[in-house]
Amino acid sequence: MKITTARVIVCSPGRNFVTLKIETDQGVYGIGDATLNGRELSVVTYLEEHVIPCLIGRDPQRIEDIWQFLYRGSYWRRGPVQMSAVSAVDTALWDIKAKMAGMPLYQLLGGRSRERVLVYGHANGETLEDTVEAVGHYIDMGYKAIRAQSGIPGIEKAYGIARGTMHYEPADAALPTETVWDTSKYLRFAPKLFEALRKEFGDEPELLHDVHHRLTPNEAAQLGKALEPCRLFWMEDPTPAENQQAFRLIRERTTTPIAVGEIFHTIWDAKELIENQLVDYVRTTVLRAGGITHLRRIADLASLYQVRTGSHGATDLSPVTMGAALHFDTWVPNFGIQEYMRHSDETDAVFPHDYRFEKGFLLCGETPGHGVDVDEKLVAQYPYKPAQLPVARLEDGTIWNW
Ligand code: EZ4
Ligand code: CO
Repeated sequence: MKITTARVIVCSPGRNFVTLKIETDQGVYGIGDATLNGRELSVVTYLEEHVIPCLIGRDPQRIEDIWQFLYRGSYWRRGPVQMSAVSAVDTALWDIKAKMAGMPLYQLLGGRSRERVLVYGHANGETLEDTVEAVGHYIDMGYKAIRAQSGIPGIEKAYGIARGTMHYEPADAALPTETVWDTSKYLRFAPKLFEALRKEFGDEPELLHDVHHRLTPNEAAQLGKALEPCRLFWMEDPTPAENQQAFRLIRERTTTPIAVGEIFHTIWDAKELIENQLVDYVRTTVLRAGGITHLRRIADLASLYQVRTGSHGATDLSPVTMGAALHFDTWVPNFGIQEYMRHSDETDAVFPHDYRFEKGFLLCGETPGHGVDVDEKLVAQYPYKPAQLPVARLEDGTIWNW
């Protein structure tokens, strides 16, 4: 069996997506997601100029060998551009293998470990009251777990707040939007939000929160402690994780569970966090952390330390990633939760898929492969639009972590 062609499909049905389609001499094709939010075209070039020429003529059944070839063979290992490209190739090859086997992908991985996949949705509002209302809306839709983000009094354009729709899209302009950050205002406000949510909705719903790398370890420990009575499911990215040891300080001072890893590319980014049990959930994804092949290694390492998975699932990860992730989640023994930010109707139409939402859970389908396709005719209606992620500055003008 041989790979005959591989093509990169760029489209913007409401937001940008980079999709890889690998075709074979057996008529079977596979689809992978290579979207790197705000840096899309760098991955397009990496794939078109450096990866696709290596794929033509190769046996698509040799997933492991192709992974090693692209990872070791580049010499310049890791990084978001390379790993998004490798992830897309890997996802497409698992799609092909599962289609050839006539099986949904989770069967190839080892079969079903659970009947359904717990997901969390994104509730947000400009004010505390709006956010409480938004969480109520998600509870009404059947969600068991909800991430809450709110505008903060005195801070313009806080992270995670939609402008007008349910679809929060941070990459909102051709050049980065400048936002302002104030840690002190945030630390005073955040506990009030979660106290209000517990008061309104009681103990039952799982509540999550994304700190989005904004705090120092000591500040993160303060927040974690203040939130302990509100019983969060997790506090995400409390501080940047380049220095994995930084989490020791947070861990020693609070029992609020911690989730990290949406920007990790390989097992090396998570190794110390996992081995020292400094996190409860690892948020690495199929897209970004080396596809199914490498994500499985991360999950296996995590399982030795009772760390569970909680894959990133924002809208900048296409339905292709969501489909593949749901097969992974259906199999992986140490599953925790899956993020599920709904795509727009335009996006859903461009990427026909067989997963479905039911009472707070997502269910992967039974179609052979990962169950997600790309409608190439429809794609032509949605040309690429340059859009970058925002940056954050402190009130005095200092650049901060967005
Ligand atoms: O900001 O995916 O948990 N979710 C997140 C996302 C990220 C975006 C960046 O592209 O942090 O909203
Ligand atoms: Co996040």
